[in-house]
Amino acid sequence: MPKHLVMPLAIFAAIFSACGSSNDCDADLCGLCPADQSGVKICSFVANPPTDESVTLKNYNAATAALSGWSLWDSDALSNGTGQKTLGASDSVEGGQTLTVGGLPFNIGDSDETITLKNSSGAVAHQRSN
Ligand SMILES: [Ca+2]
Ligand SMILES: [Ca+2]
Repeated sequence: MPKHLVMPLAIFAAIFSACGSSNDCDADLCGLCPADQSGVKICSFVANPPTDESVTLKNYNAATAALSGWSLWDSDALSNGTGQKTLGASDSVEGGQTLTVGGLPFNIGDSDETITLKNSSGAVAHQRSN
């Protein structure tokens, strides 16, 4: 192999073997690539059993994040534009910590589901699928 191809291929392989499209890079880091480890992201979600459905958020920043007005959407809610879980004034997550949100108004599908986290401005902060 030409030498000038070795480094790009090695980097490519490292990125895709470590992070790819899967959610299981490193459970402690919520499976996110280092470049994505900032702000508040979806760490994981529980799709089954139905009674335990929840979404766990992780704050990668050092400062506490106030989550008032942030919202969680499943695929149906996102396409319908309604049916989301909106977080309130009491919802916040300390720097480096996680927050598990239950009592969801939607059902998390056991497969082919995408959970979307929007910030208080309504912009998509993160999405995660199973
Ligand atoms: Ca489910
Ligand atoms: Ca659903």
